Amino acid sequence: MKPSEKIDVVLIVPVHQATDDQLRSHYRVHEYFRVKDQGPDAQAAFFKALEHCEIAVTTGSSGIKAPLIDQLPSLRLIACFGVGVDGVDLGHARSRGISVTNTPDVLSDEVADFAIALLLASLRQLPQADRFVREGAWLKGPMPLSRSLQGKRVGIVGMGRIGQAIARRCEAFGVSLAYHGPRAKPALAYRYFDRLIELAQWCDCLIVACPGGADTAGLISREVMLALGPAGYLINISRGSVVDQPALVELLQTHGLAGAGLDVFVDEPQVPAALTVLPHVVLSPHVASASQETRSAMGQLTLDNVAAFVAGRPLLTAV
Ligand code: 8YV
Repeated sequence: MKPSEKIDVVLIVPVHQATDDQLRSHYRVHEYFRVKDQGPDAQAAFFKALEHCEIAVTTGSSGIKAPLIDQLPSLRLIACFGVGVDGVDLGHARSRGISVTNTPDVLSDEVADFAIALLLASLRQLPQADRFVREGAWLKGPMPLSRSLQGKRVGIVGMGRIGQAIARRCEAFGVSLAYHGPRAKPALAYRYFDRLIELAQWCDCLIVACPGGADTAGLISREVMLALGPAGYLINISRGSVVDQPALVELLQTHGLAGAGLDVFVDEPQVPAALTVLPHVVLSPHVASASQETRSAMGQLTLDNVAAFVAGRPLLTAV
């Protein structure tokens, strides 16, 4: 197909390279992220050329906000690469009759694996152990003892697809398990706490797996973290916005918490310098779903949703 015959797609932020390649082989891709910091003339020309563009591709966390949606008068589909759609102004998209898709299920096991990896890395101090060997500290004596996962109580905040995948893995470790969410799920055998603060009091390790967005902003408050207590560990593979980050930093600094394993932050890729110097924190750069296999599956689902839209077929995973 000649480029001029291809359907226009506006790419809001960069995505996974193989997905980007596929997108370009089928569609004419216009990169918003390259013009967004340019002057008004360049932006006006960009949007003028996209007056008839019906499709936007973005990530769920960067999303697309109302002012940008309104620069695209013909927009009918926002296809998100990712399960979370907290970056999309959903209310505005709905009011304009724009469909939104995401990539659920294909990443649940991967993200759950990573949550367990962060949990074990935090308790057993895996990055610290690696540094201990590399820096030659072992030659001077043994590494200080870590904490066991055995016999611990694990609380999960958000018992959706990813929360349930984490819970299944926790079962294999023989830990006690309970969860909190907006409502109990009677089909699940796990103990339910309708008050998050009580779950935090009960558990030793709190894993955050709920969606981001306005409904959960600051849910893991200072009060919740105080309830988790000085022997408690916080693991977050959800969104930085769910946790009161300044309070988390302060409690880690003052040993109000024993440790944390964090894949997500409030203002990514910015990570508070105060966190990076704490020895009892394990940090990762929002990579819970970032294996080659899972990113390919997410990309395929994103492309399949776009193809379904173009062909007039039902969307595979509409939000
Ligand atoms: C990705 C995610 O990091 O699926 C999500 O909601 O946060 C991640 O899988 C993101 O979508 C892509 O960069």
